[in-house]
Amino acid sequence: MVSLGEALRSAISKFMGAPTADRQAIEELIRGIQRALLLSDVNVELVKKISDSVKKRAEEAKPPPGISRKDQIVKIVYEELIGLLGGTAKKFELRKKPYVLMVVGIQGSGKTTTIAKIAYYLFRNGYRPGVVCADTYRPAAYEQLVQLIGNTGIPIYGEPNSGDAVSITLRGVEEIKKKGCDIVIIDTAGRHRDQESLMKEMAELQEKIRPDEVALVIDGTIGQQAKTQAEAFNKTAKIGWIIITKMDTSARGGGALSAVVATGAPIYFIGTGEKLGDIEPFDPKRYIARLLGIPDIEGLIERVRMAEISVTEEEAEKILSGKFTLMDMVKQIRELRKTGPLGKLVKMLPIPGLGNLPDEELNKMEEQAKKWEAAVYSMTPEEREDPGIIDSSRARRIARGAGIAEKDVKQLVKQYQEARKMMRSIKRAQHRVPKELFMKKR
Ligand SMILES: Nc1nc2c(ncn2[C@@H]2O[C@H](COP(=O)(O)OP(=O)(O)OP(=O)(O)O)[C@@H](O)[C@H]2O)c(=O)[nH]1
Ligand SMILES: [Mg+2]
Repeated sequence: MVSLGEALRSAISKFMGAPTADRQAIEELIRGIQRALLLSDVNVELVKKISDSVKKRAEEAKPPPGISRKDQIVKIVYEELIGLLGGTAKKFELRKKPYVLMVVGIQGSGKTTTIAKIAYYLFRNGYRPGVVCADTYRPAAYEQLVQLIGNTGIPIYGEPNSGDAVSITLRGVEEIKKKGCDIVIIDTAGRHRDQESLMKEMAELQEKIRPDEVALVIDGTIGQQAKTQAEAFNKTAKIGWIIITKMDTSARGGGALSAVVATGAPIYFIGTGEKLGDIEPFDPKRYIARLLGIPDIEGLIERVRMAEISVTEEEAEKILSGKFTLMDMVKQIRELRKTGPLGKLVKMLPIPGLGNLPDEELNKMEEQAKKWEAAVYSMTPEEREDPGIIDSSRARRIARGAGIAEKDVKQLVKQYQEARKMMRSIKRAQHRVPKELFMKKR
């Protein structure tokens, strides 16, 4: 069976390989995404909502110069999928103290390892966690916990020779609370004769222990089985949140999406290795990027975003024809600054040498841009239109009005004139070479 990730990736790569991003290609892409999501048992209504939204946005999209329509549409798909996972990363917080968390999941999903990691993670973040071993099935389950977190000083409760999970847990939770812990994490069994008996034990634990929350551990490598597992556990004990493990392997964790959809619970953490520190807060953006097999999706998004805000087609034409005014230049600078430090943008520009500019230099550029903006605002309309008329006395007046030095005003004028000269020479070069070379591939 094809996995969600595979299905999504194939829909996208087919779209990227289509001759043009026309209506037909877009429709095919949407059908591919629908199939992929339905295959992962994402609810039909939800699938319709996402595909309608992709369709509408794709039809309305007007790619800015320098960006292909395809890239822009992939960005739209990516954003819609992130929305399905709740958009932004959710942060784990203790809603009350002490807080009792029961962790469930099938055999080998990574419960014990994950519990050790979460306990250690919370410990390092100023909490006082303690762990109760309620696994009476796995041989040496208690020893495994001791081995994982024993030397951190985090208290662990276990009765290696007892067989009754409920009574061990009841005693354990009390003992751990008595030690002053503010979070008690219960490690449950995953091995049982069969799923039915496992679920029976989980239901009993849930009923007798009444944990504040139940977290479900899902192995990131299992693909679509995630949905059935998540549903079965969710029926037994309402799942509050999810942890996906083994994300360090080649697994793309496509099942996670189905688990989220099946339970309505968010993912808080992902496991990225076997060691105590190998845990990360879940980030929907990185997860979808991995699922889609576009590791550099952030680069793509950034490119589209930058292009979207920096210049419109009309402005680009104006710049290239050398008709752009001082005001246009400053407007550009201001637009760029809006997207964060100017330096970040400069680092992305394909200009040799600029990428390696030290931060100090970049900060200087940012300062410079602020000064220039102030200067333009204290110019008269005719000065803005024709900065050539700015002589020393005008420059002094402008500088005073903007609260900057006279040399800054002069530098701005010089910079503008150079930029204009450069634009004109680009324009002249354009006339000498076949026009097609300058046309962007769409
Ligand atoms: N690579 C990798 N391995 C992991 C990760 N999490 C757990 N494992 C490994 O998966 C195996 C099973 O982990 P456990 O923590 O024992 O799983 P469990 O769910 O407690 O298993 P039972 O107690 O038998 O139900 C171990 O070998 C772990 O080291 C992870 O994020 N990455
Ligand atoms: Mg275990």
